[in-house]
Parts: sequence; structure tokens; C-alpha cells
Amino acid sequence: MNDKYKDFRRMVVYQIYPRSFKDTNGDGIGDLRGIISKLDYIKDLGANAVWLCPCFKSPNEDNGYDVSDYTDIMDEFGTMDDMDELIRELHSRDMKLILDLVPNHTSTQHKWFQESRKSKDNPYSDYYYWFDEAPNDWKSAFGGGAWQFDDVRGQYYLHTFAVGQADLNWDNPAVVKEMQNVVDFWVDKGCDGFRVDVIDSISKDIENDCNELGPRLHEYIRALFGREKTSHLFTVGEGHTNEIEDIVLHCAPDRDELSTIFIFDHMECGRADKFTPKEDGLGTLRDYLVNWQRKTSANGLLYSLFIENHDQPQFVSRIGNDRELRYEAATDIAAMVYMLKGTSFIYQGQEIGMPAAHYDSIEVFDDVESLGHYKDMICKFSLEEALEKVNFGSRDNPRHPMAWDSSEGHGFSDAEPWLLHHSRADEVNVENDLASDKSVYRFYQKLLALRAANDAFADGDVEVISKPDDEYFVYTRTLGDEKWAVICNFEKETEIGLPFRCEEPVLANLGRDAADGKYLPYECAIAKVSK
Ligand code: TEU
Ligand code: CA
Repeated sequence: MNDKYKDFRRMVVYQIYPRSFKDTNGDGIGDLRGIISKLDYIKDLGANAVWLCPCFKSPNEDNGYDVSDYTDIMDEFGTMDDMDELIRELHSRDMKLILDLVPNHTSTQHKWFQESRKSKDNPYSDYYYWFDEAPNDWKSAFGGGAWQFDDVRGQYYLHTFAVGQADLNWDNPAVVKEMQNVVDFWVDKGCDGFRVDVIDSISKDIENDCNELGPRLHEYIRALFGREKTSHLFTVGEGHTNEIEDIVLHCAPDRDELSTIFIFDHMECGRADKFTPKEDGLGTLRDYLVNWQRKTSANGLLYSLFIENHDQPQFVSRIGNDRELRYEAATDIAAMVYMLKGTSFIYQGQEIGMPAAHYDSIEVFDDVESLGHYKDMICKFSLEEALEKVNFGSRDNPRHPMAWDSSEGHGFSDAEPWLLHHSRADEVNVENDLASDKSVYRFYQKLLALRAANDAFADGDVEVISKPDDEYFVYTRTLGDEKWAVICNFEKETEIGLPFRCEEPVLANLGRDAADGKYLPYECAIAKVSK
């Protein structure tokens, strides 16, 4: 494989939702100083990079994904001095900073939009898509239609997401230039890479009903990241692409576009749709992982290993066991995913096996997507059913404040938090996890340390040993004459026969050697294959 990715395969990115991570000034909202105060916790876990969800000025209709100034810090999160200090503190720990770039849309509060709406002929008039009549019936991802009439300009503008998130018109060269300036501003500050929001949508062809993967997409991605100043960055695109041919165009090593992209197929595990659960087993996860590990390897691409983020309800609750075997399921899933080949991403709370929350009232929810869809749902379902659905699918599940301990404010804030604490924060929090002999954090720590200490996990070939209908997942990682086996049982006690002999496990979530081949539910082990 092209060694362009050698360092990236050793990257373990810890994703932070700043609003919910740690509050230091008692306003109930997480902030940059809170992140600085927890950098050792993140480093000790084994992460060597941090991805911050948007921390730029924003009226927060979509919690920072509606940016009103890309080169200034959100008031609630702190100041540019805090950001400079965060960058210094990260770099002094040999950790990288990945920022969240939102190039598809701005807040309607952004100066560009405020100017653009004033008239049909001002310097910003073509920064957005304006039409006298809605040209199609596109829907917003958050419910309702995607075209909004603006009284000031007397025309409709496009908002693929919330009403306050207007889509930028990238076919206007001035927009491309503006976004290049944003990227350069942060690179000059010391930012090491970007997670790029809905990258697939920046090129559109409205006349031909095309709202993603438009004709000039790759030209625009290269304009951002294919330049001398930017081609060394780590970039991970977020989009809905799941055709390997498209993915190759986004991130093949010779394309000068992105380092990697998130492939979301396995997010369908355990659900029929975003708000409807489906009985599912770990076999489904294995199948998605195997499929994409193969396809990305065969094409020389860098794969992104992740199971959670700020948009996805906790995986251990959707597919796994979040009650009596929560530790077992969370650690087993970790071994299934993070011993594979690629860049690792871990979302805050995942490292302590945080399960999904549950609330008895819609009032508790904040997320613009949940509330938007709830409105649609109550026309079709009873109030109880609609609430169940929101509880299941809401993006607030991963967005509840981090539970650091068992005290009243859970060590997040002394004040009322901006969003109620997790419904199981008394039980599942960092303090309890670290005090338990079944600590998910410590398992992650050992797993990531093992990965860091043995090049076979970063660079070695992946071979899948288990058969597609086995009730377990076994794969090996081989580099030169070093060969490791990763053995992950699924939900039931199973006998696992291996075609080779292994040494005693170096890491096993139940702390034992299933030498007789009988594995307990969710038991996993990582061992060297005997020579
Ligand atoms: O999400 C992109 C996206 O396509 C959403 O539909 C996503 O699938 C959905 O939120 C899942 O529930 C990105 C961000 O990750 C999300 O937080 C933002 O709200 C969205 O872009 C708009 O910027
Ligand atoms: Ca604060």
C-alpha cells in the first residue's frame, strides 16, 4: 500500500462534542478550557488526535453546524486565545487537532447570507441558491421542505438541513476562494486536519435534480485539499457515498482529495430506519466490516474505523447488550472494529461503554432533527410511539453531557447543563468505570496500546478466518513473520475452532484463556499465532 497513509493508520482520533464535554465557567455548556483540562485523560486512553465538532461562531440552530463566522470561536466555547492554548497543549503532547469544516452551508446569520439576501445584485448575491419559485420538491434532512422564502430578498433559498442553514453556491468561484481562505486560516494556526461535513453535497446540479455527487465535486475537493499548503493534511469526508467507485474518486492516494471518508453502511445495524429498531446480531456488523475492509484494501484506500459519532445513538444499545453484559458487548465490539486496518475514531463516552438514554417526555430533547421529525411522526403515530421513536433514534443520545463521576452535576458542570444528563449517568460514568474491575476504558487502553506497539495492526494484511455464517468473527493481522489472531464471539456461548494454534492471549475481555475453544457470550481474545 502507498505509504502516504503510514502515519494515518496509526492515528487514533478522539471525537469531542465540545458543548457536552466539560464546562469550566459554570454556564452549563462545555468549553475549550474544559477540553484542555481533560487532555491527559484522552492521551492516556491511547488517542493521538482530537476531532472537535464545530467550535466556530454560530447561533446554534444545529449546534455549530450552522456557522456564522468560520474564523472566530463560538462565544460559549471561549476565545481564540483558548484555542491557541488548546493547540499548544495538544502539540506538546504530540497530539493532532482535527477541526470540523462545514463547507456545504452557512448559518443564515453569516455575513455572506445577510449581504446576499439584500438584493439580486450585490457582491454576495450569488453566494447561495436563489429562485423566484422553488425549482423542485427537495426535502430538508430535518423534516419539511428544503426551500425557504426569504422576505427580504423576495426569493427562495435552499436549505438541505435546518431553515437557518443556507446551502452555499460553490459554482460561484468567490465561494471556493472564501472556503480556501478558511482552511488556510486554520492551517496557519496549526490545525492538522479536517473532518469535512457533507462533502458530497457541495457540487449540485439543481436543474437536473442532483443534490449530491454533482458534476464539479472533485474539482472543489481538490481546490480545498489538493493544494501545496493543504495536501499533507489528514482529511476525512462525511457523506453518504457507499459505492466503491465513488469512494475511489474521493480518496485514492493519487487523487489529492481526501485521506479517507466515513462509510456509514454499518450504521444500519440494529435499525429498520433512523427511528425504528430492528433485531440484529453482531453478525451483521461483521459482514459490513468485512465487506468494506476488503473493498478499501483492494483499492489501496484508507478505511475509517468507527461505530459512533454525534449523530448516532450508541452502538452498544442498538446492537449488543447494554444491560447485564454491557462491558462484554462494548469491549467485544471494540476488538471487532479497532484491530482492523485503518484510522481509528472513538466518540466521547464510547470508551466507557455509554448506552443510549431514555426519557419520558419530549420536552427533554433539544436536537433540531429529532424535534423536526417528531412533528411529522405525531401525525402518523400515537404520542407514546412517537416518543419511543425519538428515544431510539435521537441525536441527543450521544450528545448528553459527559458523565465524569457520580456527583449531582456528574463532574460536567456545577450549573444546570444545557441538555439534561444521560438517563443512566448515575450508573455509567468515568469514575465508576475506572473503579470497576470490568472497565471499558481500561480495555480500550490496552487494545490501543497493543495496536500502537505492534506494526502488524497498522500495516499488516487482514485475513478473515471465520465463515460468513459462523456465530463469531475471527481475523488475523500479518506482517512479515508476525501473525496475530483476533477472536470475537457473538451473543451466544460458542465453540470456536481455529485452523492454527495460538499462544496465550495478550488481551482478553474476560481475562481468561478459552483454551478449550469454548467462548462465553461476547468473549474476545487477541493472541499471537504460534509459529
Ligand atoms: O450530518 C450529515 C447528514 O447527512 C445528516 O443527515 C446525518 O446523516 C444526520 O444528522 C444523521 O442523523 C452532518 C453532521 O454530522 C450533522 O450533525 C449536521 O446536523 C449536518 O451535517 C448538517 O451540517
Ligand atoms: Ca462553559
